[in-house]
Amino acid sequence: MNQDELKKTLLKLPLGDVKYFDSIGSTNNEALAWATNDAKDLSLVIADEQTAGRGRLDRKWFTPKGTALAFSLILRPTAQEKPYLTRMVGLAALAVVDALRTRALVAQIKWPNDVLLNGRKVAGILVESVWSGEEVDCLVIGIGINVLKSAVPPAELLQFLATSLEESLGPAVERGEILHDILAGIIALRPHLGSDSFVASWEKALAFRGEQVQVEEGNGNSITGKLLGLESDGSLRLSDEQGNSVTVRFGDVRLRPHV
Ligand code: BT5
Repeated sequence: MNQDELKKTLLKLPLGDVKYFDSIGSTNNEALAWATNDAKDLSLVIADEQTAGRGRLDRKWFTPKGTALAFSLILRPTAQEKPYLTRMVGLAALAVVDALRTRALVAQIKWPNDVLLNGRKVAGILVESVWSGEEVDCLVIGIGINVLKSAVPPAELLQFLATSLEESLGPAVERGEILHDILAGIIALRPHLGSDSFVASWEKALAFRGEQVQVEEGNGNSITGKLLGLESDGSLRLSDEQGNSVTVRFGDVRLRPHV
């Protein structure tokens, strides 16, 4: 990724400061450290390679050099946004889905934090918070996207099948343009975070809606049921095998189709 080109592309957006790394451990770690100091709202950390990229619960996220997008956006939530912070992962996922839609790709959100293309994971999202006392002071939205085929890890390292943009779009994928569109999407969606129409759009983009799914919770529990949609806070609504309504909250949750 040409840094000068990238800077020119990003200049079109009202970002805070931007830090670019050829190689880094994890853009989220860098952004979290920056956020606890003086990072402005909408500051961005982007890297061409991550050597210690993280998923949830310190699972690994692979970002081989020159093959992917890996970035972390720092948000300083406003008072209006603070009641709705559990929706931020949906906002990031929707921005990815929207950016892919403008490239004629129909992506879906595998609740809570994956984006699927043709039923395979093309992007993962990791939202982390910096607290100040009882309040969230900053959010870091980390997004990793497999752009080239060579970004996709070997199947034995994966819990869920993966794909890349190249598999759908061919090799001429402009990473900087996609990054620009996702960031522009996040900025455009932010004022709508608290609205019902935002939750409706998020719900509409969910994978497996109306289908039987199995949700494994971190505590070893597993729930099988029909995926109905979302609660107002972004929790998942299922109807279990007895027809009871069940709510699954965020946490260490894995969702897959039930076969
Ligand atoms: C995620 O976690 O999917 C969140 C990934 C967030 C990555 C971004 S990159 C920029 C920023 N900096 C970071 O350090 N992280 C963020 P989770 O749902 O826990 O999924 C992790 C699982 O995805 C792993 O255990 C693997 O099975 C799988 N995986 C790892 N790398 C992958 C890749 N490149 N493509 C598809 N699946 C992958």
